[in-house]
Amino acid sequence: MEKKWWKEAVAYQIYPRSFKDSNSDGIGDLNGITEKLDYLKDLGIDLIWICPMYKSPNDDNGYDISDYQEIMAEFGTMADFDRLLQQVHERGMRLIIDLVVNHTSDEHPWFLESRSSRDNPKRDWYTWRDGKEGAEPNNWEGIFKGSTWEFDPQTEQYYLHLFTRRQPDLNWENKEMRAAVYDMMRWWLDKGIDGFRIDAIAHLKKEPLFANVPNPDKLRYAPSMKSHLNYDGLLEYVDDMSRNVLKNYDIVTVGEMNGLFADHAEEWVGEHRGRLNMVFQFEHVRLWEPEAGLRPEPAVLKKIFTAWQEALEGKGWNALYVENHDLTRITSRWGDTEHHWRESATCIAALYFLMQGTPFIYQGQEIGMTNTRFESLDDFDDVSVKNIWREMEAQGKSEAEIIAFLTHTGRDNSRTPMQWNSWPNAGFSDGTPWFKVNTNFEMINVAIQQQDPDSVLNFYRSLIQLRKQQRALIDGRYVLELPDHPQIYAYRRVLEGMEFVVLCNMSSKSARWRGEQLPLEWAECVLGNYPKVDEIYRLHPWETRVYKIS
Ligand code: TEU
Ligand code: CA
Repeated sequence: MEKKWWKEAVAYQIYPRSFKDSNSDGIGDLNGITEKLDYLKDLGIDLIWICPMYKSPNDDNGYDISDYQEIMAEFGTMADFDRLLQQVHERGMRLIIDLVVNHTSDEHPWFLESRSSRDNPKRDWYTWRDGKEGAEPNNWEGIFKGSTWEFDPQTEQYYLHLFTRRQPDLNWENKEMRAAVYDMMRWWLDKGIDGFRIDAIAHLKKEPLFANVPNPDKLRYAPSMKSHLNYDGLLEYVDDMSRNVLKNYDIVTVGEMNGLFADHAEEWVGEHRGRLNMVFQFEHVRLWEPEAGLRPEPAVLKKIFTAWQEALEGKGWNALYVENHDLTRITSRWGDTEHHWRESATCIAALYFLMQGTPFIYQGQEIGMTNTRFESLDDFDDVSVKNIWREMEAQGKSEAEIIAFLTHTGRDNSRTPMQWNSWPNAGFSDGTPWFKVNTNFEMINVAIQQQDPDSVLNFYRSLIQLRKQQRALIDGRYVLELPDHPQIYAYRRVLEGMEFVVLCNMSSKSARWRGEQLPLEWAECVLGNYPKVDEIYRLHPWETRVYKIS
């Protein structure tokens, strides 16, 4: 396996709108990120991924782009971006940006031209179809609910949008469109950015005939994932993008790849495939499914993570993550915020962070930020949440049921302002924050935790340092231990005689194992989230320990 800077790196994802407001308008911005670079450097971050900061009407908070080469007004100017990039590089860190090319905003000039007439040269840069018997061209349900088609009276045809109707899908069959995307990518790469996180790459390829999907329940629109999620032939687009752009730069790429499973992982990130360096797979987070809010059994996590670790061992590289801007907060989702908030936050941290791959930390995860409370519809911001609310209302669900469901699955949970300190608005803004700060900011914030050696923040700092100091935790092979234990997730990292064992009690009850299954008498505990090792073969609730075996 080749040595690469991004394999040794620890990455941090920033949602600019909620990270830091530098000009008191209540909205996070690029200068706010620049203000906090020393915080990230001090934490041990090497690689920063920022979510879309391009010009956008913000129908989907920046994932609907109307100008790929202009900065969103409320986030600042291109000069602010250039300074941010320069300041990142000055600190020896790197910056990747979000490449959102499954769709544009309906305000993008490309779409305005495409919709202007049926024979406009850019007509085929999007997907236009005639309706059928006065209805949409087919019965596909969109990812954000409703139809995937929007009727456009100007030319009396429908255009395709897998997400909101204000995010018309680009037609990746069209060569000129792809060329324009590649020009834009090169424009950013020539500015010196260090790579891309590629948004919704799983959906670029659609079933070519746009045929109706099976609809046994006679729904108005039927789930259509089979027709556009990791659809056969998708990799040809990835090869085209790589040939034309990616492989000509020394960069890192990570694709948001729902619908990919460990048995095909190597096709995507195998080192000699020359496609992407990493993917964010979705198996352990089950995004967008009702289970998204539930805690998976340790056995399920063991199965998923072990499959991915083994599939890529010696062949490719994992992106390790448990949070992002589309997910609820992990301590609320998998942990126990009521009785073991700190222990569960740090236990989950050790679990995912010390496997083989590049660990990504989402803003606020490093201090154990939790889900927030929603009292009414007005408390929600996210367009996908509002669509789900309308659909559940139409199904006759009560307001209380809807709020309860959205509270433990809604994306808004990860978009509350970053909690910097216990001053007003958690130090995020001197103005009125665009979105309500979580009411627990006085107990959970960076400032308090910087002073507390046992804080979640300082545990992450220790994890990051340990990983940087120990090659076995970077390149070592992953071996699952105690495979059948119902509470303990244990794994070994092995590299040329150096071995570490990571143990995580993923439950709110203490857990034992028999010494002969995993002997640790001669091992040295180098990191733990309890004050000391009380009993060698018993873990307290949510206790994690990292042992150095040799
Ligand atoms: O999310 C897209 C995404 O999650 C899909 O890959 C997934 O397959 C689908 O939602 C069903 O599970 C990205 C961004 O992360 C998200 O914030 C945006 O809203 C979305 O794309 C549209 O740009
Ligand atoms: Ca601002």
